[in-house]
Amino acid sequence: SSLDTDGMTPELEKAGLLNKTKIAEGGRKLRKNWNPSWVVLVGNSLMFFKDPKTQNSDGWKPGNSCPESSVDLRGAQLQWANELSSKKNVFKLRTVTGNEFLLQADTDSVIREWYCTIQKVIDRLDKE
Ligand code: I3P
Repeated sequence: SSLDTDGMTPELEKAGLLNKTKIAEGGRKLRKNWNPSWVVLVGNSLMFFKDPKTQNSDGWKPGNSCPESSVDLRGAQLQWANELSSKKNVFKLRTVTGNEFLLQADTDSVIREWYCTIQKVIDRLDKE
């Protein structure tokens, strides 16, 4: 389910702190710049917030703060990508527009949960 009871507001699926770097923009390779990011999965979007310390699980709500960036998960691709980093527990998210992000967590279970939850959203959108 991605809608709450009023049928209008997308449901918060997951939120948490991950390490993030963008590695491509529109298919063009970028230099890595790893930073902690407060990541929020809501509806069909993955949103990245800049300052984790000032965010909480309600921090995605409009008016509280603006996401640094937002990714449309429709048509996106997810794959484990430990070969793309010296860090462990890394996966790559690629958008239809050719933007690529690496997301990482030190705890295996944390990154696996994120992978599964994002993949479920992608699968749901593929079926629409
Ligand atoms: C990069 C930085 C990244 C590293 C990347 C380096 O150096 O150390 O953390 O990625 O490795 O190039 P710089 O700060 O000088 O840009 P990982 O931590 O993911 O390994 P890479 O070039 O092999 O991707």
